[in-house]
Amino acid sequence: MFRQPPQPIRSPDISKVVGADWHAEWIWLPGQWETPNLTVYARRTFDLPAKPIDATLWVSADNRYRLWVNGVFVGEDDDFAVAERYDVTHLLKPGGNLLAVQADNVDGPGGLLLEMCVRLLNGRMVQVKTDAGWKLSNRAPAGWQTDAVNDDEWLRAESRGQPPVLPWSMIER
Ligand SMILES: [Ca+2]
Repeated sequence: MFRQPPQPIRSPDISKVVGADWHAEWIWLPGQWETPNLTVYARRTFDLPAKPIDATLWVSADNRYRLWVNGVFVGEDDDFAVAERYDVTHLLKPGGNLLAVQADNVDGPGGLLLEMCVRLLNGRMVQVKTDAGWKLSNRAPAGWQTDAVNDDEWLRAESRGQPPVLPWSMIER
């Protein structure tokens, strides 16, 4: 009896592999790009005007990140050259939402890169990405990953622009 041949493997999308199609920007705590052993807490609140039916998020950090969506831990990684992809559809809701990322720089430059595409029930697409609209701090109280904590006093992120940009160059996803 012959075994079934394996399913063909789809060719990778080269535009994604070379990392040239990011809309997100590398961000960090202002003036602290080269500070070693620094932990940065990053938050972004946003509204969804309708029920999300599909949400894909890519994230990478130099040197490592831990990600929460609406207070729920999603994942972590420490290879900045390759972004991870998460399906976060079930964690989002109509109305206010919160992304929270702890990013740790060990040595050399520090940076955080995140991009999320949300498709809503009404057909609209919403993109949430790292840019100067994020709020950052080098210290955070317990519960900072939730909307119980106020980030009014946190600093606006400093941006180094979209990949590919030095010193990180291409970021695969
Ligand atoms: Ca680093």
